[in-house]
Amino acid sequence: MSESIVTIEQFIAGQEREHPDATGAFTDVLLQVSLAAKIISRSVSKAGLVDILGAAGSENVHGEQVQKLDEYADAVIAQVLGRGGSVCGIVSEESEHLIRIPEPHETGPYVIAIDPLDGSSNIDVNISVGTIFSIHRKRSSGRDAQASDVLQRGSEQCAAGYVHYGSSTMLVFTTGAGVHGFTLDPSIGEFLLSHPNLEIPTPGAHVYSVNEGYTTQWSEGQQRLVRRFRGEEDGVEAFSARYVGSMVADFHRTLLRGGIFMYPGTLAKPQGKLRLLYEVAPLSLLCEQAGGLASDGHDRILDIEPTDLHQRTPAFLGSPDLVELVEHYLAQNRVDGQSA
Ligand code: FDP
Repeated sequence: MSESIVTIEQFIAGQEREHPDATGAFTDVLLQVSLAAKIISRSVSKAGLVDILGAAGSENVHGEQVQKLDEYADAVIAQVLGRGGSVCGIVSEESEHLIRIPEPHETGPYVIAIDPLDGSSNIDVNISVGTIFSIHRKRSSGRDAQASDVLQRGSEQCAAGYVHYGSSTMLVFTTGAGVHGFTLDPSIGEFLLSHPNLEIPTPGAHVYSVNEGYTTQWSEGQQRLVRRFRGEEDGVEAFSARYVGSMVADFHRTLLRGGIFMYPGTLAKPQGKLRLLYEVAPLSLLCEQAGGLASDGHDRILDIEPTDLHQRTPAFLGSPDLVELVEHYLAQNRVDGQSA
């Protein structure tokens, strides 16, 4: 047997040994995320069987109510993290308000912001989806988390990561000491270290990822940028376009291969669609930790001071040379008085 097999439990325990004053609560949060990921992964892999096992709102062959997968994933997170004793609050894409942990359950010093099933509109067509999470340390006093505990800048995250339910299931995370990827071996039910110290290729691959269906709603700067990527500027070679429409999948490819993922604002919706706290900020921390950059088109994502649990932001994540190119093109918008 190879000596290089490292499970996620072993890896996290090794990281904790480097912090002798650690209480273990942080390790517990990460291990609970990995447990929830395994449970969600099991259901995602059966998604195509939903008509056989029972559609949402109906009963399955066991006579149990079948939930939609995003609701199911949310319930798994609430169950595993909400009862695990390591967090004192959860912000979920699925819930308007901060979820506190009811007595008599124990709480811990962390708050988690999570998108339980990102890209869920792709589930029905068997395209990759993901889970994205962001962990902050509680700042307020008292037992329960306050919104201010989550409304922290992305640079204050203790850890961030995602689970990619693709042709295999991967959990990729950072605690601020590089980015590490683990692949689920379903035969033994363990995440095994498969991608240590991930670094985004620099200069970036000539690949851009954006929903071009919105072209006419973009600012002039954004339209010019994409024209450049399409090779419509003199002397510039065309890039390849790749857009899955599941942010985790598009980001995962960008992290491994390089290039740029973009979800710009539109003139009608300058903040775009993606949520800062549980989508863009965690992936931005991963991106920077892997040597990339993450921008809202003008400024660093991780410096944004959030004011709302579900606020949105334009997002440009990827290889540094390409994010800088974006900022160069979008700077013209400010000159023209366009905000997107
Ligand atoms: P979805 O609505 O399917 O959950 O944030 C949500 C998200 O997917 C991202 O995963 C994805 O990148 C984006 O929306 C796709 O949006 P468009 O269809 O507008 O391109």
